[in-house]
Amino acid sequence: MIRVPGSVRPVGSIITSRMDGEDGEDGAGGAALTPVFVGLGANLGDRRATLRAAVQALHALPRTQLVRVSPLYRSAPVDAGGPDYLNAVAEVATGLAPQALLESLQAIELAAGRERPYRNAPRTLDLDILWFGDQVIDTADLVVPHPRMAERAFVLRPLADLVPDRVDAERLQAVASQGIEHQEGPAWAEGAVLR
Ligand code: A4P
Ligand code: MG
Repeated sequence: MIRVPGSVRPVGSIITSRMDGEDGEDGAGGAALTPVFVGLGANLGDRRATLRAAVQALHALPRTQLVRVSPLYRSAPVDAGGPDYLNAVAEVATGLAPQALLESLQAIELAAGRERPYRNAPRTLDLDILWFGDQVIDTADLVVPHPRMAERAFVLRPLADLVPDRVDAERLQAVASQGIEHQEGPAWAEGAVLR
């Protein structure tokens, strides 16, 4: 069965406290948090440092906490040019609405020096919402599940590391020719989150 994209297995909502143990201080007022998977990519500048800073910035967002981070992968640009990319996927739990999260991600990209001279241009940082709980969103500036995720090894491979039961093996096989290289285990992001 192919689950990616479009047919998202509902994962529901989870309730958690912050990783720093500030019980009840998650800013969500005890409200349910939605599990969200964010794709991270960079192919300009100090890619690893930028991605570590992005992980930290995700955890610092209001009503949001980092849940886990995938290994780091390296691959040639797909449908694009420029230097090789480093990519990973992070799971966060957030009380933000989808549009508010998108705007927050764009602010993090901007702070990392992201420029948009043309479509698929090389970038210091790209943050894409892959899944937002089990929501299906189709607005002018936000489409979830991310429409191109099923065609991309740099998304599917790290996603499969985090949630193997949600990424179909045949899909992974179909993108295997994209030649993605395991760069580092999940410890690459260790210490990025200030507790
Ligand atoms: N937008 C719509 N839906 C979403 C969503 N789910 N998450 C809108 C984030 N943004 C979403 O994005 C363009 C517009 O998409 C935004 O204004 C937002 O309102 P962008 O980040 O400005 O531009 P982009 O990154 O060029 O577009 P996009 O769609 O993210 O590009 P792709 O298709 O993700 O491709 N090769 C390797 N190896 N690794 C990569 O990371 N990335 C791309 C970008 C191409 N090739 C790559 C990689
Ligand atoms: Mg993007």
